[in-house]
Amino acid sequence: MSSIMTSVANGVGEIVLNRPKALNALDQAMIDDMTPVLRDWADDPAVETVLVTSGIDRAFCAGGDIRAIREAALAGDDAAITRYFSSEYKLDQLIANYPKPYIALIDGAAMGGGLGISVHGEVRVVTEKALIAMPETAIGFFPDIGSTYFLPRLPVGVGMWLGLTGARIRGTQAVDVGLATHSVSSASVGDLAAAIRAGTPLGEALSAAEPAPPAEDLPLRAVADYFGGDNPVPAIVGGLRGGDEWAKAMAELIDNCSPTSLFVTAEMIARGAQSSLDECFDRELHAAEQITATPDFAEGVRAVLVDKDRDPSFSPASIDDVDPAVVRRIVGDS
Ligand code: QUE
Repeated sequence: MSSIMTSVANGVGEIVLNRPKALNALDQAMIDDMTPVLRDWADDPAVETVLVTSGIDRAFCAGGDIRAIREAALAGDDAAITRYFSSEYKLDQLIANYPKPYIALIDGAAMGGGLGISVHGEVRVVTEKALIAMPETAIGFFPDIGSTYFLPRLPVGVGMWLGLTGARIRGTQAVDVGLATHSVSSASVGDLAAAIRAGTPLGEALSAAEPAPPAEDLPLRAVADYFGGDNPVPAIVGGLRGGDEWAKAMAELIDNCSPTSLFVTAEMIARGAQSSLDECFDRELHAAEQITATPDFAEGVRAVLVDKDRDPSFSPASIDDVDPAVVRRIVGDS
């Protein structure tokens, strides 16, 4: 086993994510290790419940192994890219269709691929330290891992808001929009995990935990007003620029993103609203293969994760110059 640890006791199969040098970002080996374990447990009478936790302090799982994908893209290794995303999405689908309760305890950052291995499960417990986001537009990618299915099913505008801006939400805010199912205090999450491991029924274990201190209310009216209108990207961005303080802050987040990624994201979320989860994963795989071959992806990952200057030069640099034919090619025709 690479960067995961597994155990079975008291009817509970536990997976501990443990890749501290990369905030548990899911690499190919973790995907390859998790998948057969979960497949086996699905039919194993000794496992009634699956528990997924983090073995490190600051993160549940920061995302995918985006650095390795960039290297593969620059080397022209298309097969490695297809293998990575198809195996990641199969893992997410396995979790979405899991025949037993699947419980994720999120006491830190859960972004991108980290949401893929938690949000599709039946129970997602967050603490006030949980930090949840789909930040892919900043790296020239798009929100994937089945998010083009679940984002358009959140309260009005929330999916488009999170997907376009990469905005982070925390703790109880994730419960408020339906990304998480329960919240407990970070101080009590260790006891909660211990109770679940001991075979305590989940409801009982959750009631015994201290509640998480509530985060401030999300501006759901503003989210609906600015992001909920089925508007094209330029109209959304125009509205934000001419809007209130909060809207201007959101426009600034969008200014750091790949313009092409913004158009791809809006189109993928709009189509996902009409599609099944399986259709969304198929569309995402096509788009992931296409978009990782574009210069914006290599450049975005360079700026955010490799050189960390956070100063990408995307091409085109303006949403006014995005080529609709490029967006169509990336999204595909499904
Ligand atoms: C968008 C992303 C990711 C990201 C930042 C983005 C992502 C990812 C990481 C990440 C963070 C810390 C690490 C690491 C990876 O950051 O997918 O190895 O130590 O994995 O803006 O999609």
